[in-house]
Amino acid sequence: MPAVWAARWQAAPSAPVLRCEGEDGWWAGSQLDEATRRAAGALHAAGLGPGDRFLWSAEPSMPAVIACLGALRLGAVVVPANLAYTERELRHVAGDVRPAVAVVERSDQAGWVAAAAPSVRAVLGPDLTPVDGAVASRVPAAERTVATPAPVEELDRAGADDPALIVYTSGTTGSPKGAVLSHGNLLAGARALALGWRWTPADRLVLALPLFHVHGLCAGLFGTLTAGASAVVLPRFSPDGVLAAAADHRANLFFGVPTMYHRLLSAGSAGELARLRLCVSGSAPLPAPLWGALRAQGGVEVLERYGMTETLLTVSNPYRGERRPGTVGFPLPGVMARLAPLDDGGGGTPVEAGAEPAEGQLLVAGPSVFGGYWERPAATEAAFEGRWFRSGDLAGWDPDGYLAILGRRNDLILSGGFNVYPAEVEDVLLAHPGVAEVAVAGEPSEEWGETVAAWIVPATSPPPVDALDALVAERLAPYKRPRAYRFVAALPRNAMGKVQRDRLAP
Ligand code: MCA
Ligand code: AMP
Repeated sequence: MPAVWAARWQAAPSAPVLRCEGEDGWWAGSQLDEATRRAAGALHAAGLGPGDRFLWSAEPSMPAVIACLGALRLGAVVVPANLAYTERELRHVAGDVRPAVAVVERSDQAGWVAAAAPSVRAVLGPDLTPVDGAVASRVPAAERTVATPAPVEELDRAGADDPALIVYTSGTTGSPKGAVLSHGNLLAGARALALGWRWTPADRLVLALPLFHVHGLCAGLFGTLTAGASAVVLPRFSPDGVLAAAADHRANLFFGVPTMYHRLLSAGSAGELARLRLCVSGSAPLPAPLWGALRAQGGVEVLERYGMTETLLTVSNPYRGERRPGTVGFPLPGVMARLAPLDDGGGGTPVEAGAEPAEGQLLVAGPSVFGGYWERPAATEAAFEGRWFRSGDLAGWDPDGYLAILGRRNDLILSGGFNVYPAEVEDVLLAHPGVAEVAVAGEPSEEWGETVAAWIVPATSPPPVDALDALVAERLAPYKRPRAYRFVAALPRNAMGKVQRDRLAP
């Protein structure tokens, strides 16, 4: 994949490629080529080699992006981590993936990584200087010449089957596992979007998504670089920031999660979105009424698509032709999707062509589908039926062949496009002595899609909410923390004793 980018940069050395709002100016192809070679050299000097894991937990900034691209050019495997992770969450990732080198923003994170992963040879700030107890600082533009560039012959040698990314995604057990995506997976995913959405070098994306998830990193950043296009990176999302970036830099693409579209609508900004060539929504369902309101307010027909960390983006409404609200459209180029009956115990038993159910569990196959989870052979085996990946989503074909996502087989909560697994939140709350039993579930929210709520059977009297808040604040990133606690005498359970989350009422 980086060989494709480097060829783009060398073919159009003066073309603007990336800029980060709040920093100086555009980075042209030749500058990125040079800066990522230097970053690769600095990372190599710090002890990172091809195939080594590179833990990457940094605010969106040009130094951070260059570090990530440099690691990929070196053939290392980038492991993005959510910046909001608490010590418990970051230590799990670091301990599991055993990085050789890590980039973090803060000295406390550096300590957590070093303690959890004896493998680590260096913990660096985004500017690739060591974090030595002080908060990592950024390198000013004038001083972007710290390291010796890596020799060209050592770069961009990874093959299609070599791992490029390990992205942690929670399992139903509540313990996140790493999805290993190869260079071939990422390139296929980016090329499918270029074909499906007519993404060309003339396009410019407003990228206000986090870069530690597949949506922002693979679709947004890698999609841009692979298409030879350009992007304005925003360190954080706001409706005004998106519109200002689009106007100031003549951007014509925007990718967001439904919560972002909800906020753009509430800010009265949907009309300005219509000036863009394409606005895409994904990561969580875009409610049909929100789609309709965006069109009514601004004339923008948001294109909804579907994806997963393990498969990248696989299904999309058409660029030309009807974009149908409440559906995610058709499989992207190269992707196959099919439905299997629900009553097969999760096995996804193949059915004869044409004998597919109208609704069922969604399975996908294709070149962007990952090979498996990091060091979890049993989880990998359970995830596949031959080459078909079991998405865990329930879906249906409408009469015109548009796919609609109808729900999930498991209890995943989707809040603002982030995944929250009830089991992880339940485990944390159970550590409080005042909690005898707990069940966590999502509650509908117009802004967030769903928010997290906890139903608690107290051990004796209900524990103080402040104490529960303090417990979850210590152990869970903010988006996983319950927004409501409800104290109940008993949890609804079925005959097997399993909690029936769908019977938990506000
Ligand atoms: C922030 N908070 C949240 C969320 N985000 N709480 C619940 N759910 C969330 N998603 C917390 C904040 O930490 C803060 O907590 C409080 O809510 C209010 O924060 P606010 O400033 O209003 O929110 P924000 O920081 O503006 O964030 C909203 C956001 C963000 C911009 C919509 O959630 C976001 O960037 N979401 C995108 C997620 C994403 O990229 N998903 C892709 C994964 P406190 O008050 O305690 O500080 S899925 C994927 O990759 C697949 C392949 C796919 O299909 O795309
Ligand atoms: P993640 O594991 O973070 O990659 O999240 C993947 C999950 O997000 C999928 O399994 C779906 O449940 C959900 N998802 C992504 N896009 C959509 C969409 N357009 N509509 C409904 N659900 C979606």
